Amino acid sequence: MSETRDVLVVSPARPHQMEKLAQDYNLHRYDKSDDRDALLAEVADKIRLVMTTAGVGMPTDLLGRLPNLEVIASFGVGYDSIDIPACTARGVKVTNTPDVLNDDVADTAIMLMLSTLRRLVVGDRWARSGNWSKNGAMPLTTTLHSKKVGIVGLGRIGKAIASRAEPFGVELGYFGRSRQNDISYQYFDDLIALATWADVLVVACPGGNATRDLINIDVLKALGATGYIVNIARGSVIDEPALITALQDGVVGGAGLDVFHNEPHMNPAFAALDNVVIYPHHASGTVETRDAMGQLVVDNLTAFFAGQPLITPVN
Ligand code: 8YV
Repeated sequence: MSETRDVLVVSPARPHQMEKLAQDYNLHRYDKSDDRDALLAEVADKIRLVMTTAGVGMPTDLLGRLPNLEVIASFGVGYDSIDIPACTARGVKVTNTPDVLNDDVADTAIMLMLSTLRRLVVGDRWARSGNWSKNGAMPLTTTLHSKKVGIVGLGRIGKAIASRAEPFGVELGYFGRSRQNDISYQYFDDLIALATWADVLVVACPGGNATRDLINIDVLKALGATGYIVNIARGSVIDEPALITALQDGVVGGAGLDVFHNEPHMNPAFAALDNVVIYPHHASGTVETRDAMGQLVVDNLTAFFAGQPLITPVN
C-alpha cells in the first residue's frame, strides 16, 4: 500500500490548527460526519493516524475498524479514555500532551482551594442578591494559611500544585505509589492516614481503572467535617455518590471540583450545595494552553508522517 497522508479526526485540535493541517493532509471528519459507517467504508483502509481528545477518547469498536492504524494523537494529558493495552497489543502508538498544561491546571487547583475555603461563590451571590446591604456581612470562612495540604498523586501536576501552595505557609504531604527521594514533603504510604492528617486533600493522580473510586467514603470520613477536597484529576477517582452524601451531611466541609462523573451531564445534586465550587472541566481551558496542547498534537502528527520519532508517546 502506498503511504497516504490520511487522518481520521475523531475530535479536533484548535480550529486554526485544523485549517492549517487541511492544507497538507486529507482530514476525514469523523466528528462532523452524519454517516460514519459510510465514511469508514470509504477511508478506513487508508487511515494511519487518528486525532482525538482526552474528553472523547477512542471508541474500542473504531480501533477494530481501522486495520492500518499506527498512531492515535490525543489532545490532553490524560489517556484514560483510550484502551492503551488494546492499542499496544495492536501495535498502535498513542501520544498525549503532557507538561504544557501543568501551569494552568495547578493554578486551577489553587483557585478551587481558595474559592472553596473562602466561599467565593457564596460571597459573590451574597453581594449580588442584595443580602450584603440587607443583612450585613456574610458568614466567616476559613483561612488556607497554616493548613495541611495532602496531595494524592505527586506527579508533574501534583508538584506544580505543591510549589504554588508553599507560599501560603501550608504544610505539605502526599500519597503515591512510592516515596520520592528528592521531595521533602511528608510521605504517606496510606491514603486514609493522609486524609486523617490533611485539612485539604487535592486529587492530582491519573484516572482509569487503577484509581477508580480511590477516594471512597472511608477517605472522606477520615478527611472529616472541617476538611476540604479539591479534584482536578478525573471524576472517576472519587466515589461521587459517597461525596455528594458526605457534602450534604457535613461529613466533609466542602469541595472544589473541576471534574465529574458522566461529563458534561454533572449530577445536579452538586448545584444545590453551597459548600461546593464547580468548574466545568476547564482547568486547561485557556487560549494559550489549548493552543500549546493542539500544537503538540500537530507536532506528533507531523513527526509521524515525516517518519520521525513521536514527540510524546505514551506506550
Ligand atoms: C482537556 C484534560 O481539557 O488534559 C486532560 O487530560 O482532561 C483536559 O486538559 C480535555 O480533556 C480536552 O479534551
